[in-house]
Amino acid sequence: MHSEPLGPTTLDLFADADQQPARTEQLGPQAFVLRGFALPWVPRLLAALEQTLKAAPFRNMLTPGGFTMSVGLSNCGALGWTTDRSGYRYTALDPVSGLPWPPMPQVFRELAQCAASEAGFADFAPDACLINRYLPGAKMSLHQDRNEGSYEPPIVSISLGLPAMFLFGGMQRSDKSQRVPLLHGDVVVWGGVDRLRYHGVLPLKEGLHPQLGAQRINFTLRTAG
Ligand SMILES: O=C(O)CCC(=O)C(=O)O
Repeated sequence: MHSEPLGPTTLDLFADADQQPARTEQLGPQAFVLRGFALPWVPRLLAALEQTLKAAPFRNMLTPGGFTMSVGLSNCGALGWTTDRSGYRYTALDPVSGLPWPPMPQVFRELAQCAASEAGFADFAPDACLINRYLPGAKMSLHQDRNEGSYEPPIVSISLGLPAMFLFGGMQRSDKSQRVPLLHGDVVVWGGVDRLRYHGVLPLKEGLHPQLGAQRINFTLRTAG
């Protein structure tokens, strides 16, 4: 586990193919942003994403309160996070196709395990990967991730495409949030004492990413079962 004090820290890592130094920023005692950590994996991530979305395309789900989420969602792995009028939950089957969610590509698992380990969480074994697609204007309100069977494993969240403003709050919705700009290739890992921190994403700004166009893709990997 990391035991550095709070505040941005810089590690001398070279995580991307162009040998740009990756930086680790600390958001909490057990919460980190690994800048550029996913960059070497991007070609494999995008190829696997394309295959996954053929089996389980993005859809805009309904919240229990009857609102349509602005973020398009899909899943891969043994369990997928869903929401409808009857609540938030994980399911083994995609409610649209009635089939199991597509398997979690090895590259997702590998990257998530490396990132978790870099942040001090050894042996991360995700069984669920929520895939979020933000088009300009889409946002995610402050929430806690509480539908998992255990809060012991961390959460690993990978950003690709357009930049977004991530909000990382406290244990109460009303706590002040840190504003954390997330760029293509950044990975956020939080767990332990920070596992239940409120978090969200401000409305995505218009833009054109050279590889992904006018969208942001986020992979959120968790151990759900
Ligand atoms: O898109 C993000 O960076 C965060 C996604 C998120 O908070 C979630 O899926 O629970």
